[in-house]
Amino acid sequence: MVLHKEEYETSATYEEVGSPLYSNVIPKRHSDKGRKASSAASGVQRYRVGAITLGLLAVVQLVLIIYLAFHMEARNKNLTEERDELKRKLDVLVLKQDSWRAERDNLTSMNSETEGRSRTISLERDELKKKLNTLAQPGWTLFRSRAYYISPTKKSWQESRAYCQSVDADLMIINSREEQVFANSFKLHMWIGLTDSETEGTWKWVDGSPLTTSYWGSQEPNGKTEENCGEIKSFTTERSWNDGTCSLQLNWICEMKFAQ
Ligand code: MAN
Ligand code: CA
Repeated sequence: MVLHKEEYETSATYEEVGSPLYSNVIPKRHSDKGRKASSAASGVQRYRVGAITLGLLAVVQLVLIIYLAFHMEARNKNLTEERDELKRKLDVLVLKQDSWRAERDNLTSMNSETEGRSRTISLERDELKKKLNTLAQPGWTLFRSRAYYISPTKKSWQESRAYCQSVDADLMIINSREEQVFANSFKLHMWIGLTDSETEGTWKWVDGSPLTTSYWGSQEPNGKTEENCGEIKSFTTERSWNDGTCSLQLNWICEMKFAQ
């Protein structure tokens, strides 16, 4: 950069007044008064330049601050929107999770219900298979959706009952006139599922039900505590029942049910 003589002089004079370095170099052409005025004007100019520069810097700073403020606000707005969007998505996911949990619990309980039902069905099927095998044995007869077994041998009332129970049946319960006529038709002296062993004089069927309609023979029951088991004895009359001694060896009749 090339400085004009005056500029060179001015700058040197302004900055280095009284400097021993410049006192010999700079020619003192101007008067003191002129030099002072010129120096003041130059100072003001420099001051202005500095002030303008500072002002410009302040403006630039302000613009930057405003720009950053806007930028930050926009960024914050975006982040807020993003956060809200994520919150909404999270809410949707939580709702979905709840409904999936409910669905899963529902399926689990349905599954255990189905398993329970299939276990029951399988048990019922096995029971029916067993009953079907029993029915294929001699001595069994079907009557009104039930199966009956007339024993070829003789046993006590208790042993007769145990036999019936061993084949998923029990001693015969007579609760209709048709059944009474059917039982008599075998014309056999045999045990039926009737007893007053528990309470003397209170006759009950083997399923625990009380005796309502009875077919006692004439003068029966008469055995008091000696005769606590029911039998078909006088089968030539409809009123064929007798109370007999439970330990007596007699034939017996079992009854098998297929549905409750
Ligand atoms: C026998 C037994 C009794 C019954 C009488 C009826 O003694 O069977 O249970 O009562 O006969 O005569
Ligand atoms: Ca009797």
